[in-house]
Amino acid sequence: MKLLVAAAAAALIASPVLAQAPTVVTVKAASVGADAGTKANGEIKSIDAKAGTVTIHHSPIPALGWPAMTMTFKATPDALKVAKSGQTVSFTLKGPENQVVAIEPK
Ligand SMILES: [Cu+2]
Repeated sequence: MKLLVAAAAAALIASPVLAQAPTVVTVKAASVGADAGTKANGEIKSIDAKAGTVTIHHSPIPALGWPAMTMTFKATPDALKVAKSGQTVSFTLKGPENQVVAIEPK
């Protein structure tokens, strides 16, 4: 009897997983694309660790329709850690607020 219950439970568990598998794959692929972010280049002008922001003079960013300009971005703690004033960098923007999520010195 226990064996039968176990087999039934296994079947119940297995079938929804199989049915959902293609959906999960599709969602993952879509979110990876959306999460890739926008790459840009610029020079770091200043860092405000308290406010969690970095001011960058960036080159034009065609993906966002932006000309070259100096602006202040919110930045993740990891990105702020890498940032140094006066540094020429490539950086990655992500999300609706164009947060700086990565900074790479050049
Ligand atoms: Cu800008």
